[in-house]
Amino acid sequence: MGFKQLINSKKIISLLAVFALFGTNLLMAQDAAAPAAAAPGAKETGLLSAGYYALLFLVVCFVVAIIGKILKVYDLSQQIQNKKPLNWNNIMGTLCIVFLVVGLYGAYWSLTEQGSMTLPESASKHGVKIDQMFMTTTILTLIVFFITQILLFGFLFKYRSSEKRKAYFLPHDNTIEKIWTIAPAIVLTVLVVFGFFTWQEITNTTDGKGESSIDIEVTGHQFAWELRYPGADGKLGKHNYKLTTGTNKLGVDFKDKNSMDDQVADTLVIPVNKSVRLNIEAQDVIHSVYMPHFRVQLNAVPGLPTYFRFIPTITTDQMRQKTDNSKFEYLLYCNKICGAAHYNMQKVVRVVSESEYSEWVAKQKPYLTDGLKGELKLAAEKNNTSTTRLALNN
Ligand SMILES: [Cu+2]
Repeated sequence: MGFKQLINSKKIISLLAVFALFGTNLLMAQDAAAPAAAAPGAKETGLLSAGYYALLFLVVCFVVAIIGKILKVYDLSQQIQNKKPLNWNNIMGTLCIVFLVVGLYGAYWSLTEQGSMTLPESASKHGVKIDQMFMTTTILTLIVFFITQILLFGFLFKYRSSEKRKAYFLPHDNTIEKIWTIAPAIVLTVLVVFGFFTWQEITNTTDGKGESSIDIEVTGHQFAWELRYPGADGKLGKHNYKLTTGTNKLGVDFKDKNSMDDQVADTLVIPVNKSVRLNIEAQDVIHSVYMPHFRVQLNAVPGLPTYFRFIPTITTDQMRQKTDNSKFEYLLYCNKICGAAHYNMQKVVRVVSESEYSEWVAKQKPYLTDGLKGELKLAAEKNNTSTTRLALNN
């Protein structure tokens, strides 16, 4: 068999497709099982289940093909005996209804089973509005989904080919075109305008009279978040990327007095019912501050400082009771695939009472460590000597 014949052979192509499908499934299974490999037996289970489903899919395909063949043979034998042949239009029409019922049940199952896996109620003030918007969009799309699917498959069944009926050829109808263009346009405009005003309300916040937000700096780099608190003066000191060193990781500028009492923390602790302003920065690539429980997400872009202001409304302890999970923690993730260890960019967020917050914040380490003080002193001395030398030379 020549090469041309070989690549044209349908059998060979089908076999290759089946092997490719099976191989991809196995590879994906290995990837999915890799993080769980620490647990003994986890890898085998992952591989087994994916291979099992791939085989199950092949078996189902074969069963369907065999049933089709049997029906075809039965049909031919009926024709040879001059008996009434099978009505394939009825079979196809009925299959459309079966597909509709199974598909709608699948959608219902997915909504009820996986619907319970969604996030708990919003733990921030503005999050309630985002949830309302999400709910409205979901309900609207679900209504459209159920109506269109029932119409689509229902019509396929009702108007299946029949000798008693002649097809009506409809080349064009302006009224139909207008209806299906204008109706979605109105619905989408309402949703977009609704979203626009909600976003404006969330971002156009100004500090209330006499009460300002707590400024916290969140800086993303491959692959961690760094947190800087403003210290007793409540003001974050300036920073400059040119000042970044091994000890001065955030490039804090100590010529600014506000920098002197700045603090670092491992956990993002915030007081409940107080406005918090996250000042978002990135040092290398684009990261994204993502706190799903608070419905907060904003990109961290290098060279483009930005911020997000929000008010947490439910403490960690209250959420543990609400979710009936004593180990529940709010989390800060990175929501941009920023490199190989992207999954590692995770920090615990703890919402506490105001008194607990004051107690906690007082215990945090200063940014200006002894090591950094020494480094800054050395740099200052170096500058002084160089100016003296310059003076002598002159
Ligand atoms: Cu990242």
